[in-house]
Amino acid sequence: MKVYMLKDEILLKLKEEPYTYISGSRLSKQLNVTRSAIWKHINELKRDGYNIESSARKGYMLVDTPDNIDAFEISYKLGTKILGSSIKIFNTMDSTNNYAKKLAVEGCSEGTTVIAEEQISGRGRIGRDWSSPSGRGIWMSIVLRPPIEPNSVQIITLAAAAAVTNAIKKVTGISVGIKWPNDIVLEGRKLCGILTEMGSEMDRVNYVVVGIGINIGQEKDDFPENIRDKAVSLKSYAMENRLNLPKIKRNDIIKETLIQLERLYGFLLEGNTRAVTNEWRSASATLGKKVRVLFKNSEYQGVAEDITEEGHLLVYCDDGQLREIVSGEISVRGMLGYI
Ligand code: BT5
Repeated sequence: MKVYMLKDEILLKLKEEPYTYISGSRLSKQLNVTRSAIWKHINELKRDGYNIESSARKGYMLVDTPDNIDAFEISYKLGTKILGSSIKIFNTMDSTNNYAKKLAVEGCSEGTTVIAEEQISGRGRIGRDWSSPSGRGIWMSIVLRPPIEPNSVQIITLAAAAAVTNAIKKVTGISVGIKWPNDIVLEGRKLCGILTEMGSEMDRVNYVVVGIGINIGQEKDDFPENIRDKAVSLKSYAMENRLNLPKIKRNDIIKETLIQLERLYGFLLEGNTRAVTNEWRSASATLGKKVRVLFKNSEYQGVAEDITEEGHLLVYCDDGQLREIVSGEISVRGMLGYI
């Protein structure tokens, strides 16, 4: 059973009845502490960024929760068994993937999730950088220990991409698409990238770290100049399209991503990869599109036909051949600068 601190217990009570005054004497009776202890912890919650209205006559009312990434906000009614089993939050870090890998090697529990407000050396694939400014996005890494062979790990990236897509839709109502294998795009620009790394032996995976970076609050000028035309955040998208979105809470997106990934990971544990590839297909912004593929030092053009159960991309190339692309880079026409 989870043991809460008094501050969290008070927050739980306020959350059960948001936008409603709860009297100090009721809280003190229910939690068996003095009214001045309640008052002291309410002030602490306010300092943490919670908007709580106080009235001498009526008591305390929770009006809004803060946007700083918060383990309590994420784990409140999370309901997962594996993902988020332990949540570690940092203000600043080199890369959450580096730290999650270290924890994985040291034997941390499956589902351990590392999140940072800022990454100093956020990483993309093959030595590329990932811009991760403070407070503007979700930079998180999840440790999994799937009972699969090393060459099947790609399916985890696909599951993560489908999970993020579902979570964004659920929390914000915005539909995003997946560019094979690991990019999530919004109107042709990159909103999220996924970096899956593993530690393995010949035929056994010891751990997989799924690193997820989602742009949330950057404005156009917050992106490094070289990616300004290729990157997008939920905020910059909403501003450009004059959407009146309710305030986006990163904690809500993190929590929903964990819930969605746990569900899809459950399919993988049952051996039902088809359920995962089907969800990926329905969120794909790649299938049916004209693509350019760099594969084994050759370049091909063609149409992305489908993905295999291992998550490989099938491309019907202009030379008449159907090629199975295991990993690597593709350009999709109309996306990230490919015209
Ligand atoms: C990726 O690589 O897309 C994987 C990104 C994974 C980031 C997460 S954050 C948490 C965890 N910890 C880490 O250190 N990493 C993971 P790739 O497909 O190689 O794309 C990298 C390219 O995307 C760069 O070369 C830039 O062109 C572009 N890029 C960099 N930062 C970006 C951003 N914030 N938004 C959109 N595009 C970006």
